[in-house]
Amino acid sequence: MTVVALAGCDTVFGLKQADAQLDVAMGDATGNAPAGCPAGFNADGYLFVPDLVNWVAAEQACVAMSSSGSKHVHLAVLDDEVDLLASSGVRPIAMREAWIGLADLLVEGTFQWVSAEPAGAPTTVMWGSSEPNGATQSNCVKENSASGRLDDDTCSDLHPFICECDDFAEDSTHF
Ligand SMILES: [Ca+2]
Ligand SMILES: [Ca+2]
Repeated sequence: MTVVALAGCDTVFGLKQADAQLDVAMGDATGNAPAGCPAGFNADGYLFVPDLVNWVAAEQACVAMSSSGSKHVHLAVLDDEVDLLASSGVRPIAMREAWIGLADLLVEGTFQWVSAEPAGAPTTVMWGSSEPNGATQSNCVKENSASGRLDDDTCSDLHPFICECDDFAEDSTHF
């Protein structure tokens, strides 16, 4: 079973407890997309896209998947640590870095989500150790390869990304 195999990988590479939890989430990442969402999204509404693109291109690629229905696609907007773990679950173990829908492009240090969802700022638990640490050089947020937690990075860097399909449209005034 996939979960067992991934847990074995974690043992081999000596990753931390947090990553073991991420692998449990990965095991739950199967299932049909929510009603109204494109095929390929998992039951939690997340989709991992392995293309290596900058942050803006990632958001544009997600939005381009939106259909004419009531559901919308954008980079992942994470309400809490449960969402962080669930979204991390769609990432292959070898590609843990992935852009999500969070940036402080408008006001340094004020991170805003890309959609109209009234999600609060990430908790300190959601940020990786010492993150965010990039000041004005790092205004876009990814899930970090080492910790699975949030990490501000250079927006022009190329990473895979995680799209989310939910009830909230992109709000371009947030970035
Ligand atoms: Ca910044
Ligand atoms: Ca950082």
